[in-house]
Amino acid sequence: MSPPDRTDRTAPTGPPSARRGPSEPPGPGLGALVGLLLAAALASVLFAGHRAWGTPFAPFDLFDGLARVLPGPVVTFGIDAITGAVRFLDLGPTAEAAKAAERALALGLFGAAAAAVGALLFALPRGVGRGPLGATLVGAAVGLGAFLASLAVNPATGDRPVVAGLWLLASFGGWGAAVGWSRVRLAAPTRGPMGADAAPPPSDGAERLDRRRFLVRLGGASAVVTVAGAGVGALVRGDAAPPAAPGDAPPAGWRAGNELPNAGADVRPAPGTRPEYTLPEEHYRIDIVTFAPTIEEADWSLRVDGLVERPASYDLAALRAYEPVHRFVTLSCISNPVGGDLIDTTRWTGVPLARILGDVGLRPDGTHLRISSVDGFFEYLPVATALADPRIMLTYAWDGRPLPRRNGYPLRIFVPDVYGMKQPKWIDRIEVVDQGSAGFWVERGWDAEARVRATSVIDTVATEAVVTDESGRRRVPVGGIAYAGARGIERVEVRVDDGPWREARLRPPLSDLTWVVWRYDWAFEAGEHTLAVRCVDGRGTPQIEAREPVRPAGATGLSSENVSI
Ligand SMILES: Nc1nc2c(c(=O)[nH]1)N[C@H]1C(S)=C(S)[C@@H](COP(=O)(O)O)O[C@H]1N2
Ligand SMILES: [Mo]
Repeated sequence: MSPPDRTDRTAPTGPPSARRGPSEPPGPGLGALVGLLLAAALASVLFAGHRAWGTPFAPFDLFDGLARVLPGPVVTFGIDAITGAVRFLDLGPTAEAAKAAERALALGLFGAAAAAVGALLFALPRGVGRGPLGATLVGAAVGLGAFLASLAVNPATGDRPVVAGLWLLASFGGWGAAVGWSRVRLAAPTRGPMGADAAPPPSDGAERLDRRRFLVRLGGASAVVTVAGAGVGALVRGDAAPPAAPGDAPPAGWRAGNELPNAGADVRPAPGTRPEYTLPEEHYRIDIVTFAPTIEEADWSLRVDGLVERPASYDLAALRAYEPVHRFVTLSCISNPVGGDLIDTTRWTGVPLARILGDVGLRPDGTHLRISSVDGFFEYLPVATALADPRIMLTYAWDGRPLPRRNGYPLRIFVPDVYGMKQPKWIDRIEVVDQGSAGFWVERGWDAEARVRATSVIDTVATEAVVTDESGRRRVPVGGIAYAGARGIERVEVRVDDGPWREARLRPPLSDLTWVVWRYDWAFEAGEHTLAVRCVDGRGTPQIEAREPVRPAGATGLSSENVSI
């Protein structure tokens, strides 16, 4: 039983001017505070549940659901604001910091929403959801909303809807009950809820003190639960755990630590050039989910159906049974600004998509593939492209190991020459259809082709690593990368101040699908200088020098660097 609301029974008996304190009900401001304090405990309990049993972490699922339903421009504005702030404040690798900022934003919004509901519960007129029972029901209703949002964006919720649903109803209901009970307690004139009758009516000041004491205790209790929940969450296995290594033979011979294929090349990267090969752990990450989906190999299969002769399901072992192909690949996000870090190069392993399509037998009316993922992401690919380009591969390994969870475990696709937005991770279905359409980001205003634009970047002007050439001239190594999708790079040129463009030396790339590391040993003059770089792709097309923003089709413009020597 919950304590009764005593407001009326302790109504003032003396002259109104003398004693109005105790009957002054706790207002919406207090409700917001209580809602917020208790939301911290709720979030923490949800977090512990998520880590221990995989139940939904509602603050993130609600946030992801919101991002899915808001109009494209709003979402894009939000992403731009976050990545802009990350770069402006120089918070480190863009992808990592932006994900952290996104999570902070999700938690902040959760707290704000809880404060709003708390305020509402305190402001409701008597009898309508103000007592503990009503508040519990309101909390449970919010939990139902969280459940529906989670169903839409989180595949784990769909796998176990009853557990997830009951858990959210109970935990949000519990939050509501605690808010309702706090309201009763704050309305009561004295401390012990059962001792109120005996106690003399307190003065205004005493009541304020009592309220403050209660709020401090509530905050303390909430903090204890919060810390406990976070502790439990941290102790148990979470989505950061790497996927199990494949049971059968590892997919690849080569992996990091071995010599790169261009190890013997004459052109060495200038000191300070980014690593030519990216470890999977260091690969950038961009996606629409706040927590990467946790997929277990045993629960997963790829369905290939639609306009095919023999619809089929493939588990990982079935895909690994095909003769694997391996390629060094550079992947870039369309949101990567000129000189940005949302671009990386690692070794991809998988099975050519055309092999799978051959096995299921395409029907003549099938013109497009709808490739979709457990997180609700999807893209279309013309059948003709998939059949014509054997480089297009269903990828299950990076650097000879299963894909990291955040980078698409167990399966993602590689499509040459286009930005990452055209290449779904966490794929679970390929449907052959008779019509193409806009993919997830295309629907939200990004370029339909999303073909990689040629770009070149100065990573380093190594003034600390001056070299002396054969003729005794001292030179500063300048270097970086250039990338033009699958077109390759034919030439890179460097300009100092208003001087002529001079050709840089190119290191042979890891493959025809990766960036090229370039180097220019600059016979410098002391003073202040501005260096710029530009490139020409493998088809003889120069990069676009005019500045364009990342949206809608990828950034263009020159990368430049100011130095003083
Ligand atoms: N399922 C799914 N696949 C996805 C995305 C996503 O949000 N969901 N984001 C795409 C985008 S925009 C990019 S840039 C690449 C990034 O891949 P990475 O995170 O492994 O670097 O994944 C692509 N594939
Ligand atoms: Mo992207």
